[in-house]
Amino acid sequence: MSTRVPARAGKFITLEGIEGAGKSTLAQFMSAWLGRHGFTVRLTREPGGTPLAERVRQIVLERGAEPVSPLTETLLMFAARALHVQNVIRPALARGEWVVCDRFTDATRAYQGSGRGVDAALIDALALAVHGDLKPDCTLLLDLPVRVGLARARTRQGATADRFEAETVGFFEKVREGYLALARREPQRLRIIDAAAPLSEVEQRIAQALGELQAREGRA
Ligand code: T5A
Repeated sequence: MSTRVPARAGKFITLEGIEGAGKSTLAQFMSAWLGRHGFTVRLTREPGGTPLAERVRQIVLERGAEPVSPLTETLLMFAARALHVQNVIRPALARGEWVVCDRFTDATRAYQGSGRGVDAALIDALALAVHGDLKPDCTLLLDLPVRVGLARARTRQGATADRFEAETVGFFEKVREGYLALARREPQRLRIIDAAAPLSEVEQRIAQALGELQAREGRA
């Protein structure tokens, strides 16, 4: 009798959006919701999610004197992601856990691709090398006007903005448009959530999306 364990049994859910969209807040909400519904959840984030990847995060976010080119930024994001996929995401999925990840490769497509102008084909090639056929089962895109997101992020961050938070409104407009273009391209995977709505409403919509994903899983 075969005792083959499925290579991948859990679900991989990502949260995306510009600064201040509410990703960290809602990742906590999702983790609690899934826990209440009987799932084992691994809550994680990018860049970061492992001790070494968190060190790469510090490098890529800090505002130092030395210039960091868009290509270098892209490579650092994928270096952190390679550690994260190998050491956290794939093992958790193989154990049957639901992985809730605050940002993944869509962030590289939106920030480095649409925002900084890095070639989409290069990002695709790096994504293939780093995570192969691993893709989120569902991506919740928290969409809101840039100025609303930045105002929220500024209340939270206090005086110290990181290298991205110090960017212009024009940069974040390009990032937002990049995300919306990804959602148009893959409407089955990326679900747009109006993140300008009051938190309780956003939570309701997220619970609905999770419920649908769970029901789909039940039917599979
Ligand atoms: N990056 C990342 C790339 O460029 N490429 C990549 O490949 C990856 C992975 C770090 C940076 O790295 C870049 C993008 C980022 O610039 P991060 O840690 O995810 O990424 O950082 P931020 O997006 O900067 O995180 P923020 O904390 O700013 O945004 P969140 O997590 O979206 O927002 P959150 O939950 O902290 O909420 C902000 C405030 O708004 C309130 C919250 O209570 C909080 O005070 N809030 C609401 N208020 C009213 N109504 C609602 N609906 C609200 N939702 C939240």
